Amino acid sequence: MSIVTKSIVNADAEARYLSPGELDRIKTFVTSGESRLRIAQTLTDARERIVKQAGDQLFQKRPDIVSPGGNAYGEEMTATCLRDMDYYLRLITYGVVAGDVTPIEEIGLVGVREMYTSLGTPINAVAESVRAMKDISTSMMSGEDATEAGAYFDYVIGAMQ
Ligand SMILES: CCC1=C(C)/C(=C/C2=NC(=C\c3[nH]c(/C=C4\NC(=O)[C@H](C)[C@H]4CC)c(C)c3CCC(=O)O)/C(CCC(=O)O)=C2C)NC1=O
Repeated sequence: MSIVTKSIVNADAEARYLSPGELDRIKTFVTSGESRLRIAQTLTDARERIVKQAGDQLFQKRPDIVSPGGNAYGEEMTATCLRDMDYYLRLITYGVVAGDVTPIEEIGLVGVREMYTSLGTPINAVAESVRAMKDISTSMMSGEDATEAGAYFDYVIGAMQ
């Protein structure tokens, strides 16, 4: 839910006008809108390159995961691994557009540790892949946009520590 919807639901539950604090937060959301949309557009346009390059970096750093016995060993499993990376990049664009990490959390992070444990997927390597996507993505942006975008990647990485 965006900050606008959330504030309205909260205010209406108490049958009151939006508070100065809520209006302030909505103002921040609106004024950062252009930058957030630009970031989402950049990530969306470059998604294939970001995932491919970050995957290459990950497999170079962690050859064990694509070696026999590794969780992403074999063409199909490697493709599934890259698919998961694409999932997280997509969820990050949702968060950026909403100006809120809730969609990332609800769709991709609730129960993630248990999920990857049961799949035998090293979650620290998934975090590493998100870090690689962050570096590649932010290198394509201006300083301010990179800082804004970086926070969403960091949120995902933090949830996987
Ligand atoms: C949008 C929310 C969402 C997420 C996040 C998601 C993740 C997800 N990743 C899965 C598998 C997997 N995920 C990986 C990923 C990796 N293995 C590694 O060693 C690397 C570190 C890493 C890539 C960076 C692999 C290899 C599998 C297949 C594991 C298997 O089938 O044994 C599965 C099991 C079912 C399937 O194969 O599709 C799920 C549900 N699904 C979702 O709907």
